[in-house]
Amino acid sequence: MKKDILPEPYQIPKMGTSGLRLKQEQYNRAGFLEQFTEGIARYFKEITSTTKIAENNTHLLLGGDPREGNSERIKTMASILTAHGFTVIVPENGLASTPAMSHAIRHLKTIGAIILTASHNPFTDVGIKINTANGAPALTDCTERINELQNDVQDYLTQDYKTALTEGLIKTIDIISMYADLLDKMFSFKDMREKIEGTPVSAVFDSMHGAAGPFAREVFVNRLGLDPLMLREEPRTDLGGFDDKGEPKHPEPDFDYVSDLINQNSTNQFSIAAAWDSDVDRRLDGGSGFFLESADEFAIFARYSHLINIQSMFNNTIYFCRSTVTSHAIDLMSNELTTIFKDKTIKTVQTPTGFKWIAELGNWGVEESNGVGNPALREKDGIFATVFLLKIILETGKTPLQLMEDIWKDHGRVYFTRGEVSGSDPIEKEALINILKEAQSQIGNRFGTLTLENAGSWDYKHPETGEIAEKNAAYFLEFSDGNSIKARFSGTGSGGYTLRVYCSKFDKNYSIPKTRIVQPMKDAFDDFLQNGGFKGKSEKYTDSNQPDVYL
Ligand code: VG1
Ligand code: CO
Repeated sequence: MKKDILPEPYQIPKMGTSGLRLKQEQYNRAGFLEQFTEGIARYFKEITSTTKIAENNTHLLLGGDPREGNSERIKTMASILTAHGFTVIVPENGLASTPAMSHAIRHLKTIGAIILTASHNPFTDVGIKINTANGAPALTDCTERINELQNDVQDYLTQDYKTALTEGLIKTIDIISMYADLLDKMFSFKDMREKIEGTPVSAVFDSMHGAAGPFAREVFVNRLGLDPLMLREEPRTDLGGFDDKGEPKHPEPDFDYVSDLINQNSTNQFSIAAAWDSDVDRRLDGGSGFFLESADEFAIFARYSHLINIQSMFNNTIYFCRSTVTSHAIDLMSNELTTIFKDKTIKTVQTPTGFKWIAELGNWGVEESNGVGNPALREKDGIFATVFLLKIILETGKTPLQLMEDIWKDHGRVYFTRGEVSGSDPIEKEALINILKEAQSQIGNRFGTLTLENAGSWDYKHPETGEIAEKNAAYFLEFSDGNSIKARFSGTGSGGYTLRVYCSKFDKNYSIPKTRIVQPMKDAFDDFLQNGGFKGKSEKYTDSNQPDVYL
């Protein structure tokens, strides 16, 4: 063991929506990762020195997606963590999904996990997420303390990686089996396998060259006996490399990035179709020519909750959560949920963006960005969602669209889309903030074909403590006829700014072409920006490449 001095300590930025994401060059600067890790080691030492946080009070998990440099990063970090006296548990080949790590924390009773992933960001970005002993992504008090400690680091402890290995301070686990076992408990794979053998199911899955491939193979092929068409199965350090324009590909299960999957699904030959992001905590699910919007699929999941063995995991109060910018499809189902969970109290809760807020409450929740929670762990979980959809398809014999129409017929439909305004000029960003902050002064004015009726910003009030846990988590603009827009700045980028814009509108009639509903909102928002003197425009809407079933 030795103490190394940092020649020039860095100012390490605070973590964003989910971990710290920076350009590769920034993470790769000499001493940066060492300083970053030393701060994490000091944090975990601080919280465990006087209190037993977990049964294995010195065990930490370390692993992540396959992106370039992560296997070396694991070695550097393990050398520092073991020098501090931690036992480091690394999944085979360092490859882990975020939900599998969340499960492993609870299963192995460790004090937390360090997950090396920049998730949906391209391989040219590096990211590190921290999850705590309850399995959930670290909340702000933890990430802020880590940041303080990191910025205090002048020197760090480290030791030879091989020595740490031979001394048994670094252990390897089969996280894929561990995770598949959990899903088996929840869904009873034996029953599902029998059903699959009875009625052959065709499937197409896109692993986007992230961590998903080996997890999907274990679950769907080895355990469930499916014979799916597997797209981009192999984990790659470049997560699929570059697109036609020379831009690194985004391992994000969004319509813009999964053209092969869209084409395959549109042949109508697959009962189920899915894609997952590089750390497998998000999914895009569908099948039989149709794709499901995230909150809509969550409504289906809520209706069929009884098909999974999770009742015992719930407390007396069940929170059905969604981030406030997510479609309120689940809120429409309150009465139905009360009949499904007769002996429980049901609460629908809105949270800020970032799954940490949902995970903290017990984790039955959804985000519009294709993340849905798994109540057996404390994260969003892509493969869980796809297995659940498969189970529902097998049990009901219905297609995803039929399942969706059943819900829409009963409760109406929330038409939803997410877009963005992005740029690199900080002055422009300031201008945007001011326009949004001052939106109230525009009430009564007409933008495009809509009138602004209300505006402001939304604070998160914790449902248990009643405290304001996060101020200004999103701006809102309410227009005439129930047209609603929310906006907030993304906290996962590695440069420039991205204002995310969320449009939603409820209608009892579910078969209106989506464009007809959302276009007036997109236009009104652009008009609102221009009126405030902003030159840019909202674009990249999630529905732009989405085949609409009701054309
Ligand atoms: C985005 C999504 C958010 C998600 C976060 C992390 O954050 O909008 O819903 O929780 O990514 O997801 P932002 O701040 O860029 O809007 V993961 O799977 O990519 O870590
Ligand atoms: Co992710």
